[in-house]
Amino acid sequence: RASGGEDRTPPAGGYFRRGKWAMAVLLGLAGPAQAGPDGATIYADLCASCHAETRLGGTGPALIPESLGRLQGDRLQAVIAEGRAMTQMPAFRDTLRPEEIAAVADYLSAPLAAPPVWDAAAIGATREMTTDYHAAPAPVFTADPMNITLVVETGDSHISVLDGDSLAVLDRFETPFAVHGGPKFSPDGRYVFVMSRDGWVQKYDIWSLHEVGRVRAGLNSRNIAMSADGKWLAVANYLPATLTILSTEDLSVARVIPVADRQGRPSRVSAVYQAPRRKTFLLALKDVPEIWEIATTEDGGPYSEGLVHSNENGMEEAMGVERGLFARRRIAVSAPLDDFFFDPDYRNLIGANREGETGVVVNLDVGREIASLPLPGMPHLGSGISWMRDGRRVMAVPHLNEGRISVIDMQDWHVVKVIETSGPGFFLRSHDGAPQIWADVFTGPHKGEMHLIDKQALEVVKVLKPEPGKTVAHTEFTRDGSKALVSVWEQEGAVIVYDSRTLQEITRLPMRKPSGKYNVWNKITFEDGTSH
Ligand code: DHE
Repeated sequence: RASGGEDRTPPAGGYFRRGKWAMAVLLGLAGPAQAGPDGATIYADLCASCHAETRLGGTGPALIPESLGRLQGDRLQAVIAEGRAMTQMPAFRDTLRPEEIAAVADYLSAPLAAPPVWDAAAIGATREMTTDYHAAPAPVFTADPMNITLVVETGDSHISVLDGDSLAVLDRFETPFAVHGGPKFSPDGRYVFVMSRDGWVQKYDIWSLHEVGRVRAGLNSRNIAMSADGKWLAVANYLPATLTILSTEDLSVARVIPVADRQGRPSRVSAVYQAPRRKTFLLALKDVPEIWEIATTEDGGPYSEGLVHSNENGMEEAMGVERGLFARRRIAVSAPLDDFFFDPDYRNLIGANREGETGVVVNLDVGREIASLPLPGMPHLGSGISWMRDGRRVMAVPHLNEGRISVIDMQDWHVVKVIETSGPGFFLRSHDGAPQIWADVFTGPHKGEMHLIDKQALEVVKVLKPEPGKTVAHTEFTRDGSKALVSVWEQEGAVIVYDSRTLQEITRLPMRKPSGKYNVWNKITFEDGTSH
């Protein structure tokens, strides 16, 4: 991101005549294939001041393939040419020629020459605690602190703090760029931790309506999980292949655990989850066929038999029965599983690989697979929900590339029903106080449709189409389930508030590309109907 007043006049003759490539071409030392503009030189001149020489991010986000994800080719060139609305990223179309923009895009899409080091010292050096923060002795507002609902607004990297009763916005604070996954609340609901894809973790005090601090726990991160006692925050990283554990108190680094299988093959961590009854973290590993369980208490929790202790370097010290804080257990599975769902007592884990056609049930007590499930079409287990139907617990899961929702019996793992919808959905939500599941359609021509599915009949009873042509996705309920909040996922978007019984619209709150919404009570009580 370049600051507004910077001189971005292109050099005479443009970037074709500059840099070592241009000189090599003039001297006849380089072949014709290398005669184009040099993306690295342009990057160093125009981009590095905000995104860092290393491309690992500065005031602007990291620009490496791991962070760019699907932002490649034409889409990446379009961002360079047009800039990004509501950010400091300027448009370079008047500064750079199309060939020069393409050269920068190519440079950004190439992997880094060497894997970056991001150890405890590097992480600790990024820690910034807010100097004017003072913890308020009691909430500085009169609203019910348990009915506070956060709205992540990705359009301009902010979070709105809503009073779930009056729907007033109590505060709107800036977050790091590209927040992903659910923010995690402390067990008493007072503090919330937010993570960005660039690995920044931000701590915010809801009672004081004030940021407490932030730290960069990874270079490219997936999600965060808090230990059941609220003391530790685990950060799942793709880059480097580590799990970072922070103290929730002051964001200091408690441990950085390199993630690799027994043969030493490193693995990215797809996601980390809290297993409250087990007092552990459970890790989905992208590249190796193992699930990891990490103890979060000194006695290793009640399921630590056979744990292997990991030392500072994450190396195994001894095999056999070991206990201790951050002790690790490996559970071997037949193929890597990168998306999880759990039964309410965390005895069973349901896992799937996004490329696969089946899911598996892993019993965590015995540590092995006990059943398989037919789940074609990229099931999105991470946004599954479960509830009681006819005295039996069932779970529902959407599919990322098919317009259907699978409902599975969690006693014998048979598929109860496959419910057809008008397109692939991303998020499911419900609440004890709401009779329906709210299922969005995230892509395709019906992306504005929200399906309401009766939890007992398993039938679509209504399709809401509040903003045809616009993406309408992700639902959250207020504490008592009486209101459902739905995002119009657009730059000039809104949160639409519905009465969850009459399904009538109550109001619309204008928001900038609102994505996920998170109610304190629903999250800290693990309300049925909310994703993990
Ligand atoms: Fe997410 C949650 C993985 C793409 C928005 N997403 C999660 C979680 C995982 C996950 C593992 C659960 C973490 C948690 O909350 O602790 N997401 C993935 C992917 O693997 C995938 C498909 C590809 C990727 O690029 O990572 C992916 N996710 C997206 C998006 O493109 C979304 C729609 C837009 C965005 O912001 O990136 C998106 N994901 C979300 C949201 C949640 C989430 C809003 C939290 C939902 C909740 O209710 O808890």
